[in-house]
Amino acid sequence: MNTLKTLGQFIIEKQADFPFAKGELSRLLRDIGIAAKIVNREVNKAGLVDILGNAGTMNVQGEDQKKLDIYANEQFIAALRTGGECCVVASEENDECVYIESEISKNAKYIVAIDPLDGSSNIEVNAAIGTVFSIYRKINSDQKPTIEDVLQPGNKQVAAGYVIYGSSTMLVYTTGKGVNGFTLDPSIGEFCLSHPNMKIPKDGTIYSINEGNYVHFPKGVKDYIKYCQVEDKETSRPYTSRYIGSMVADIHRNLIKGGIFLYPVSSAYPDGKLRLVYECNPMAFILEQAGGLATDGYQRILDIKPIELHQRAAIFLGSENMVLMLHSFLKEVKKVG
Ligand code: P6P
Repeated sequence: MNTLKTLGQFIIEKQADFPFAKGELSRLLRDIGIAAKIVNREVNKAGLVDILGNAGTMNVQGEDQKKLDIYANEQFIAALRTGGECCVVASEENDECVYIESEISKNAKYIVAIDPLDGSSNIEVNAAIGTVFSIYRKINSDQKPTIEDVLQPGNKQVAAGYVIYGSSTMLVYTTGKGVNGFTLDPSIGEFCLSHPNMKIPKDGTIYSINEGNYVHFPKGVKDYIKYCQVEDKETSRPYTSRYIGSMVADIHRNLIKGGIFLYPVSSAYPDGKLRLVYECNPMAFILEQAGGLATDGYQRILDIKPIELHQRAAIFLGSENMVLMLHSFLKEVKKVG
């Protein structure tokens, strides 16, 4: 019996979760899935065509833009523009929001915040990279969208997801009723349900942090890292250190196996490195929906009110008991700088 369930079939099936849904969110998720397949095609052959390497431009982060960064950004914005369900796109690759004011989008009520290709410094070394996205509803449905529609706290997200372009390509998303993972079957060009109802183990033995920055970390983070490294058979320590340097890949692994991902403040990044709106919030929503925790060391990531589009945040997220143990070391943490 064919038990294959495609992303499209699943989205329609789950539409019943939203009694007043008229299919707009379903169509929006479909549009993102289509763009992800197009980006996947280019990511998979980056080494073969002249799309690898730097585009010679810089993004708002002051980071060299890889050609794939720009390509991915264009594909997702194009898919959202033509899909007609999105009225604003906030992208890591664009200084300002992209307001979509076409005829087809005149009644669009969704906001999409996206990092089209996160971890792009890993492209030329063929390590896993990812796309991260957040979806919000426009605050005032009868008014034109403004930046305030984009700067909503993460607890207002209606959906969030990521695509990981790794040994296989997966799309993982939540609409607030659990987390489901879909693996791309290239032979039919469809994302197929492969990881239903994903839950992160309450405990884990993997910690993910760039220990090269150790000397710059707050004391509480240093103390937690030392805790992870002390031998204690009862608590399966020392833990395993795993760090790919690609947030989507590091967090996806921890979601599957259990673990904690940490990107604290440091002297190099006094507010943290990762972006609140289109990196921390979507990953925090997904991890909480999978039974994990996500904080900035003081509060839930999802409760932080963004002030500006590209603001950064410290982030600690993963297995509930590991995040709680970390917090027991953070009581005396002071913000760096
Ligand atoms: P570092 C990739 O550039 C990224 O934005 C995230 O994907 C990743 O978790 C982090 O930065 C890695 O930063 O300072 O450890 O190289």
